[in-house]
Amino acid sequence: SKAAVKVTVTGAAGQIGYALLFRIASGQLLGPDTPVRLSLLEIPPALKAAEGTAMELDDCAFPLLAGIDITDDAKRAFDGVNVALLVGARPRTKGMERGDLLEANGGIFKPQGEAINAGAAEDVKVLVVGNPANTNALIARSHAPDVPADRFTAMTRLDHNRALSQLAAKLGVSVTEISQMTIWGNHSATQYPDLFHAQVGGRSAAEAVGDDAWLRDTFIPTVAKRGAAIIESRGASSAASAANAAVDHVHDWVHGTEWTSMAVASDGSYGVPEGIISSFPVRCADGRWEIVQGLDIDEFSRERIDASVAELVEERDAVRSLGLI
Ligand code: NAX
Repeated sequence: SKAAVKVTVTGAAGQIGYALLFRIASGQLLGPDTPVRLSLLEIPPALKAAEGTAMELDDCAFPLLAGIDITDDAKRAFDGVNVALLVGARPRTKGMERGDLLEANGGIFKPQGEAINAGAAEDVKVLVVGNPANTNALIARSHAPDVPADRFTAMTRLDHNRALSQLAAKLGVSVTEISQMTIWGNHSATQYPDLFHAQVGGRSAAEAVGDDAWLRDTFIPTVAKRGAAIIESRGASSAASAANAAVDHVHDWVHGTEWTSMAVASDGSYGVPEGIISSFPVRCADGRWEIVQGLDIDEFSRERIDASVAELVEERDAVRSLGLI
């Protein structure tokens, strides 16, 4: 039988962790033939809750679950890790300045990057979910110089899936009829969900919609502000849908896809400054991603991509001046 893959989840006792761990252990992340060993990284006050979740995982008797380790030691959690899901982060609390937020997250993602650098498996793949996800991924990556830069990614798949769902509802089609959806830029309110390259029934989604005002004034803000709408309605932030998106992201990275959205290290494509972690259209094969090349970017899209990228550049400069990268 196949060797177990080590999957480390940080923030394992949080609400995304609770929705995510059972899906990993049931085989939805890596497929029905791949056993997984789970490593749960938490801070000391949450270790007991993580133990409770581990008891429930045991109680599912998942055939693919080869073991569970729970720790507050990043070195141990990331030793031999194949897939690292960095979910735990410091949320912005009332009155917190952006610099404080970035600094608090630097205190989390710097040691985690170092621990990944020290102990991860050769084939390690890292997905950062914890916000600000793109910049947290940049911090972790900059402390893991021995790991290829393309292994550090951040999650915009939830935004991507939200865009698919909103568009499908508008057109009265199934999400399976939509291809080439793209989220560009930052996982934040400046993100740009692109309907000009998305395809429905052999033409661009923008054309199929045929309603520029809807695209500009309804679709884009609905996707970009969906997280806030969920909080407003549910009284808590997106959890099951975020876990689902994390599963989709890693699944497609490992198993391949013709087209999805991932925040990855820019190589300068589409004028996005090299090195920042920005969302692009990507294709995955053989466990690697590549940015889809050769798309024409019109003026409407250019403006929005540039605005979101400018925000990422600001975040990078801020963490640089704080000495976090
Ligand atoms: P919770 O507050 O429920 O859980 C976070 C967990 O992380 C807590 O159990 C906490 O103890 C743990 N933690 C804190 N510091 C840690 C450290 N240094 N090492 C290990 N664990 C640590 O948050 P939850 O709702 O699960 O959300 C987690 C993160 O995902 C947040 O940053 C959130 O903003 C982000 N999100 C990102 C999304 C995306 O699309 N990229 C969407 C959903 C979500 O908002």
